[in-house]
Amino acid sequence: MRLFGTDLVLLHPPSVYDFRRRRTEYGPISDVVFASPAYEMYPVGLTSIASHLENHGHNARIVNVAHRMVSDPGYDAEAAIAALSPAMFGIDLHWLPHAHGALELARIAKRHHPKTPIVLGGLSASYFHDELIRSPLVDFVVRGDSTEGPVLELLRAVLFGGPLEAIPNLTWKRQDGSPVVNPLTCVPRRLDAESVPDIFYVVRSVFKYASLEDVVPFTGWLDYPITALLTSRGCSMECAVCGGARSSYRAICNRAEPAFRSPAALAREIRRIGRFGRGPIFLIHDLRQAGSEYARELLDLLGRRPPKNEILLELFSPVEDDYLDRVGAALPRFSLQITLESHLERVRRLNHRFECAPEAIERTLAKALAAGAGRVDLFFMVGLPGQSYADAVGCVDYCRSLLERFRGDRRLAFFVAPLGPFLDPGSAAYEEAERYGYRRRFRTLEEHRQALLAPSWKDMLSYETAWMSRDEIVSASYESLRRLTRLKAEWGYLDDAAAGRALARLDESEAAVAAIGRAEAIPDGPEREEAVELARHGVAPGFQRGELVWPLRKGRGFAPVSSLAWVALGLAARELRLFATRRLPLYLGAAGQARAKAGAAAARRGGRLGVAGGLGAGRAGHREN
Ligand code: B12
Ligand code: SF4
Repeated sequence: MRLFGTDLVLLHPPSVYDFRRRRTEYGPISDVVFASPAYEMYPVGLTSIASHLENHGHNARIVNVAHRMVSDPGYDAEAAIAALSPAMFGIDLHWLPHAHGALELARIAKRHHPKTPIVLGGLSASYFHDELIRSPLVDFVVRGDSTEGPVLELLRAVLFGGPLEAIPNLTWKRQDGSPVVNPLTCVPRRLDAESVPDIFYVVRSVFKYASLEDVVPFTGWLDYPITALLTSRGCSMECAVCGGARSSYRAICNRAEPAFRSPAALAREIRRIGRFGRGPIFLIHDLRQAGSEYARELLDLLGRRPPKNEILLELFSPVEDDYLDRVGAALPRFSLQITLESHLERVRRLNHRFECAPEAIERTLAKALAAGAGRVDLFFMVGLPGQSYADAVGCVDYCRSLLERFRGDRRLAFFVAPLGPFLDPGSAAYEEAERYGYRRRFRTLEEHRQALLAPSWKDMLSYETAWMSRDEIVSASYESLRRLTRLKAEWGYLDDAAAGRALARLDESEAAVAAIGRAEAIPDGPEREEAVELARHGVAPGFQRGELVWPLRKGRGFAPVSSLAWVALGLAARELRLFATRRLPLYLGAAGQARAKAGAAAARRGGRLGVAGGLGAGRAGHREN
């Protein structure tokens, strides 16, 4: 361990490593998130892992390789990884669409640092841990939704030695390659030990590791610094197509109940963020999940000193009581995210989401608008259980009826996207595919990884349903997007020029998918390869992205300089304190141990000095807590 060295580097991969040279037709698969199809947003938990390690005296750094590759065409990811020299690499495989990028980064790290262990983690890594650990590219998988503690234990075992058997949530392999799955017992019942994300770790690390670009969560964030705060780990709902549902967390993370962040901690964090950022703050998961008392307490706390930032809240079910009035009273600026998925009650019931009559939804919208919501976003999805082509594109007629009912209230915003590219592993639709009417095309991680290399999103789609073939899912997605774009133009949400550009790109993208399909029908051989290459188009994605953003107050993303200076001073003081009270003692302890080991070895070898390094040697040594 070196005093100023980095102990852990956490790499965030792009979805597909070499996406920059592939011209893949991604269509609308990342259309309702801020990231591009490279999925350059890293999991919020990387910041809490890094922060936890730093609080215990380690140097832990995040490198968002995906963002660097998206934002700078000249960025050489391999050279950047080769130049790093941590004691351990961590790579997230939280979202399954990173299956290719995550393993490619592992390959690069192994090529340049063959002795440095590599740990993977995240929901998908947890699900596929058994397959991953058999890969020569992966040394460890830390499973579960709360890995801060286990990663610290693992890092210390790597640095100082110690029994791997004792580390909770760890999947590892013995010298002979045989996998060992330790019990998944680190499942905290509350979410108060960590800030997720730990925004202040991010700000500190910008100065400490002298790189802003490495920790930017997604391309464009500096102009639009939105933050998201987890209100819980795990979810209480059972949406059939979600790999983060209650039963999915039970199976993947051994979590029976969500762990909630206390209202006091959330309110504190919202205020702290407000001291430096003016962007919206998205509170992930419906506050009412933890009960109406929880939501009331948080709103009371916020209402005492109302935040300046726009607060984005989710609704998992209709609101029949005065919840939204209380939200409106406490928060001067708030917006709502409602993921209905379908306008049809029948489909919603099959998906176990908003299992209510249409009137309940309309009452909720009316209450939201009356309570002063700045915007109410409604999301629809293509590819649901029980959903035919007509059902899917029919969501646009429903949007029209809402515009008529609410007299074109501009605060209503509509979005539609396909369920894709993959069915979430661990979701009911994936695990009980037949029952939910899904035909799964891929089962293993390797099959999903291979699918990501396909030239179009239609080929990547991991499923079809009893109601729609893949062709129909693709065409229903484009058609509903086209109809929605026209509706928005008709009601003045989009000007004609913007709508025209979006429609042209939709047509171009759909035509490219069809052309790739025709080329793929040619029998295998060079002619087919050439035709597929020619058909590849790579139409710029983001058909609705511009409408996802909430306007910044006074157009400003960050707080005034005086406020930022205070934040910076506070963080610098914290960094110095951590160095003196945590890093130095840890380093001096490690140096002492190394000297003792060297002395003993020298004595044994009759005077020849030799301190063995690396994981194997470390394991034999003493483990620090
Ligand atoms: C919030 C959220 C988002 C946010 C992202 C927030 C963020 N930056 O993390 C937004 C809205 C942007 C988003 C986008 C997407 N999401 Co999402 N999202 C969620 C949601 C609702 C909550 C996630 C959560 O609670 N995380 C908290 C915990 C679990 O993770 P964490 O704290 O970040 O990390 C901990 C562990 O995962 C682990 N870990 C993570 N990384 C690593 C790395 C290492 C080395 C180690 C050791 C450990 C480790 O340790 C961390 C700390 O303890 C879940 C549903 C759910 N209830 O889980 C879906 C979910 C995770 N998302 C999902 C999907 C599919 C996506 C998209 C791909 C959708 C799409 N097609 O566009 C995109 C990907 C965007 C990107 N990467 O650029 C699926 C994932 C299924 C799967 N296994 O692949 C889920 C399960 C459900 C869903 N369909 O929405 N999502
Ligand atoms: S989709 Fe449903 S189950 Fe998944 S996180 Fe959202 S509310 Fe929970």
